[in-house]
Amino acid sequence: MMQEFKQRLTRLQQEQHQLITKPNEIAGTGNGIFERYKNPVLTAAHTPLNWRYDLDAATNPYLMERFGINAVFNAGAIKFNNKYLMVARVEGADRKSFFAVAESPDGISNFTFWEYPVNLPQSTEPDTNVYDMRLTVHEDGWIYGLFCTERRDPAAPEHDQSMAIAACGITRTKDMVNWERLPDLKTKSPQQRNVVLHPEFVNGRYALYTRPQDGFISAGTGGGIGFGLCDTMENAIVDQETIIDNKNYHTVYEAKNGQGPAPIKTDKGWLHLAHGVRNTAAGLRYVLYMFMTQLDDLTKVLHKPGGYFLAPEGDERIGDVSNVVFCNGWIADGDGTVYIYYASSDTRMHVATTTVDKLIDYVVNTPADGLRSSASVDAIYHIINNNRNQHQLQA
Ligand code: M1P
Repeated sequence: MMQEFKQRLTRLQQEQHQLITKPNEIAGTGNGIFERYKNPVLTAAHTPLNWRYDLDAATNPYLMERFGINAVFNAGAIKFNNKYLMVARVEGADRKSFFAVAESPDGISNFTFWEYPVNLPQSTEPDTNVYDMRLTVHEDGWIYGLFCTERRDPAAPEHDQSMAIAACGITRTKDMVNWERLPDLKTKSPQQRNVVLHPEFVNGRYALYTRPQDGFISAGTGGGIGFGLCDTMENAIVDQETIIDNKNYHTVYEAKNGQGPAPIKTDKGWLHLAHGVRNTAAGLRYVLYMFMTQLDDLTKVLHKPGGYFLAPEGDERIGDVSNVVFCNGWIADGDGTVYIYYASSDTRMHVATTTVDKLIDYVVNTPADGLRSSASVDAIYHIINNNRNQHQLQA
C-alpha cells in the first residue's frame, strides 16, 4: 500500500511540475491588436496538491482528493514586487469560490499559487460566496480589492433555493497578504456586480464604476456601466449613479454589460475593457469590448469601437458556463506592454498581450458600431475605397 501511495504521489507531483513549468508561446498570426497564447495560464490543476490532498499515508492510504477544485477563473491582476500576480477566483467542487494569489516571473507562464489562499475577513453579514476581484492601486496608498459578495435573498420563499443578492464587497491591503475588510458598498440598486474603483480621486472623492441590476441574473432596468462618487471607502455610499455606457439593441452588449478591470490612463484618455452579454438560443454569450473616456470627465465616452475586442475561440468556448470570456484583471507594464488576463467559460485563465499604443490605435481607429447592417457595409466600403486610392497612388 505504501509503495502505491508513493508512486501515485510522485506521479501527481511530476504532472503538476510539468504543467506549471511548461513554456507558453504566441498562438497564430492574430489580428494585429493582441496576441493570444497556446496554453491557459492558470487552471484547477495548478492549485497546490497540499490544498487538495491529505498527504499522510496513514490517514489517506489511497491518496484520494479530499477537497476538489472545480475551476480557476476571473482573476484580478497587479504587478507587485516585480512579479505578475493574479488574484484568482478559485471555485471548489462545492461551488463556493474564494480568492488565491498566483505569481509569475514573466506574466505569461509559470504561474504558481502562494502557499495559502487569501484569508478574507468577514463583514457583519457573512458572505455565502465571493468572486471576481478587481484590484486598484489607489492614489490614497492602498491596494483595494472590490469583489462580488453573494448571500441568499432573505425574501426568498423556502421552495426557492437560488434567489440571491449580489453586492460589492470591499477589502484592502498593502502587502497582498493581510487584507482589511471594509463595509460593503451601498447604492440605490437592489443588486450590484462588477463594481470597480477608479485609481485616482475625482474632486477629492473616490470614483466607482458600478453595474446596477434588478435581479441576480437579469439586469432588468439596470445593466449599463454606471459611475458614482463617494466620500470614503470606509463606509462607501454612492448616492447617484450615472450610466456612462449603456446596453444597446442588437449589439454585443444587448442584455447587459460590466466594467472589467480598473481603466488604464493614457495621454489620450482612459482605456476601458468591459464585457458585453447577449442572449442566444444556446444561452448567454459573453465577449469583451473596449472604450475610452475623457481624462478630465470620466463620464464622457470619447471612442468606442463597434463589436467585440475578444470573443471565445476554440477550446475557450467550452467549460462550466460555455461561450463566455470575462476579464477583471490586466497589467500595464512600464515598457508599455499590456497583459490581459481573461477567463474562458468560467473554467480557466488565459493571457493575451498587446501594448498601450496598439490599444489606443484600436480604440481610436476602429469604426464605431453603426447599429444597422447598411452602416456595416458603408464602413467596409470606406476601407475598400481607401485601399483602392492608396493602390492607385502607388501605381
Ligand atoms: O457566467 C458568466 C459571468 O456571469 C456573471 O457576470 P455578470 O454579472 O456580468 O452577468 C458573473 O457571475 C461572472 O462571475 C461570470 O463569469
